[in-house]
Amino acid sequence: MAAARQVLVISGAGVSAESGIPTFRDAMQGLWSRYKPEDLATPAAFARQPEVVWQWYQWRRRLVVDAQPNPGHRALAGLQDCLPGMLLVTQNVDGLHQRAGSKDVIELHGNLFENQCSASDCRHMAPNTDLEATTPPLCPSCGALMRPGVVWFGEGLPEAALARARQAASGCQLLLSVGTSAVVYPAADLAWMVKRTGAVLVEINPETTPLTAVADFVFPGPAGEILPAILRALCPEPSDGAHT
Ligand code: BJW
Repeated sequence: MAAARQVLVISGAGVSAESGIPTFRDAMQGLWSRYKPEDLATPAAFARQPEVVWQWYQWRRRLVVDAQPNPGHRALAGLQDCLPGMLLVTQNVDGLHQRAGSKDVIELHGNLFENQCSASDCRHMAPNTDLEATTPPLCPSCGALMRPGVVWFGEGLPEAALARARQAASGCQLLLSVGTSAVVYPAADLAWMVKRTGAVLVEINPETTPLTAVADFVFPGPAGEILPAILRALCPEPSDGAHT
């Protein structure tokens, strides 16, 4: 990593697991245990049951607001400070990388704290301001239901974000895949693109994924332990003691 001019990091829900945010494929808790996330994160689910989908996102938003970035998030922010060619692409919608100090984070799947008009000919965006509302607000522009500003299954990713991530994947010398099951496309394709260019692929994940067998280095442990260890190995301790 120290030798690589361009390092691309792609992060997933596992990085936020140690902040107490359930990963996407974790069993749902409490009231939500009878649902599967894959069945709620779709435009069809929102069209069928907008209040159920809305309340699931409101519950997740409250979890994130009460959570704090963990040592894994902070180590990625520290790495970016000492590796000038590092770019962070995330599938996470929770904003915890930004709260930990990461800059210029590319969000492939949108952001939990934005709302977007559900009408395909409007798509007005607005920040979500009320964490307690049990029904989706109406679009101030066209009156249709607002929905969370995230990317659901079957929807295209934000074009500019995906284009930047693909460009970075085609030019990097090393890709670090951390805390992702690497099964959701097109995000998962970035690692395979990098593999095809002959660049180095590194994975951090306590479980195996489709990438594990082809990765050049695998750290089979939690991001909150491995990333700070990588930071300590690569980057001199700043005077403010930020590594700890
Ligand atoms: C730890 C840890 C610790 C635990 N430390 N690690 C090609 C092939 C097959 C299918 C497709 C394909 N191309 C497209 C598809 C269809 C589909 C898809 O990929 N399906 C697969 C599931 C089969 N993709 C899409 O539909 C995408 N859209 C699309 O392609 O549209 C085409 C189109 C183009 C143009 C116009 C119109 C259409 C959209 C995908 C959107 C994904 N959205 C979600 C929801 C976001 C909102 C929300 O959060 O509610 O994004 S789904 C969900 O998965 C979420 C995540 O960002 C994403 C990835 O999950 P992630 O982050 O990997 O989490 P987990 O839970 O899966 O894994 C956690 C990992 O952490 C585990 O491995 C743990 O072991 C690990 N872990 N603790 C480190 N402490």
